Amino acid sequence: MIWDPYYECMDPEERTKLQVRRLRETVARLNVNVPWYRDRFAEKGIEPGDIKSLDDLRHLPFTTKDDLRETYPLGLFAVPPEECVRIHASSGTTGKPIIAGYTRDDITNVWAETIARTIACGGGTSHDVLHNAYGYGLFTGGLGLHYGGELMGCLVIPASGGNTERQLMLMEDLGSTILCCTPSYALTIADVAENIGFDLSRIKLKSGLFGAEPWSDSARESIEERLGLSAHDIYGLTEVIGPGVAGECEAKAGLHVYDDHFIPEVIDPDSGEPLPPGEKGELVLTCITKRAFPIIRFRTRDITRLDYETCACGRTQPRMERITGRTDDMLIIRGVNVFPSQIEEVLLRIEEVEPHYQLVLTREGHLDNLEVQVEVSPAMFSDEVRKLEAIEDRIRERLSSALGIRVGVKLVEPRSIERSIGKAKRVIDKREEV
Ligand code: DLL
Repeated sequence: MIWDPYYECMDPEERTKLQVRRLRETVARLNVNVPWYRDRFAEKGIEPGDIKSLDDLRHLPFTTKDDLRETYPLGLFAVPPEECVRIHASSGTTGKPIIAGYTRDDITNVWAETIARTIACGGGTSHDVLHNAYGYGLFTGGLGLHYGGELMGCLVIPASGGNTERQLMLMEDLGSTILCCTPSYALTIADVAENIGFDLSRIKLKSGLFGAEPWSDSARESIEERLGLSAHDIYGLTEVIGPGVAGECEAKAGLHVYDDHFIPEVIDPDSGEPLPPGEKGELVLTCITKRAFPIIRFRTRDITRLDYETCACGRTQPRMERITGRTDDMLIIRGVNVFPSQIEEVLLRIEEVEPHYQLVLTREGHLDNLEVQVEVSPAMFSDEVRKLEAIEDRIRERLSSALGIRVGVKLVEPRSIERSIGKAKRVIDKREEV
């Protein structure tokens, strides 16, 4: 089923006209309501009326995570906070998160709609029981899928993450047909079922909507085979809306970008110049329908390419290839975005350690583990084990609260972490592809 054939199968030329109209309107609104954007437009000598074609998008300024940090918390909101009904957040590069705001219209007419499209792309209908194991809270996964599922008319089970045995029980007892979670958690569900002797033929999942972290074709095969479902990739990010930016249909030949709401571009990450269709580069997204927080040319740092051919499913919206990497050092650990700079910020405030550290990533089963190895200062090194353990505990606690995930901490001897001449090698990734 196609949720909204009018927009999803629109004649591309018609859609371009719609995009230009919406873009011009958004730029005009930002020019009036957001001083930060007004200044950027002025610097580039752009008036909203100058936007006459999609090509003019390239004249607009980029927005980056750093810009969001500088305007924290609500500096890029285009409406007063009292017009918002919801806040979500995601990690920034340092201590402060990125805050996204939504009006009621953003939630019901943009987000829930694009999620309903995503669910339909994944084979869902109003008859489905949607088991939502994305985390509920500031993370956009839980509530994002939730409202779209309800709009579609699914029976939504707001399971959130954790307690896998209970998730299995609920899926069996409530007859869940669609599973929503990170791909690594889907594999964990399969592992737990195997370990406790839970026969997976007792649940009748038919499809899964998996995203929030990179995954591979072999992970897809494994999930499909073990859970007996059709696995679909879904993509999104907090700064743009959350999940619901793009989703994979039954053709599984890329993710349809809902470009009547979010205009995608692929640029050369070094020069910032747009690349021709089909070339691989950094994805940049512009929101043209949101009211509260419509971001312009957001540098996602995600690497992909776009395909504008009409898909076998009939949808005309462009498809993005699965994300194949990032242009920055952001890590995704158990579905949570983590920047090495956040860790460094915490470590620098701890007197007893040196600013020399390494992040070691390993995988246990299908879950990621992060160990922070940090050099203890020479003065502390001779201290008793008990004292060193207390320092480790303190660092562990501070890191867990700053990052929102549990991490291991290991103090190592002074000067034992290799010094580099160029860029420090902070991350040792021993994980294999999911
Ligand atoms: O991860 C939103 C989301 C929730 C997407 C549930 C899909 C399902 P953030 O926490 O802001 O938002 O993280 C966004 O996660 O820039 C990508 O690097 C990565 N990411 C998201 N989806 C995928 C995917 C949510 N399907 C960041 N494949 C993005 C690879 C993904 N990476």
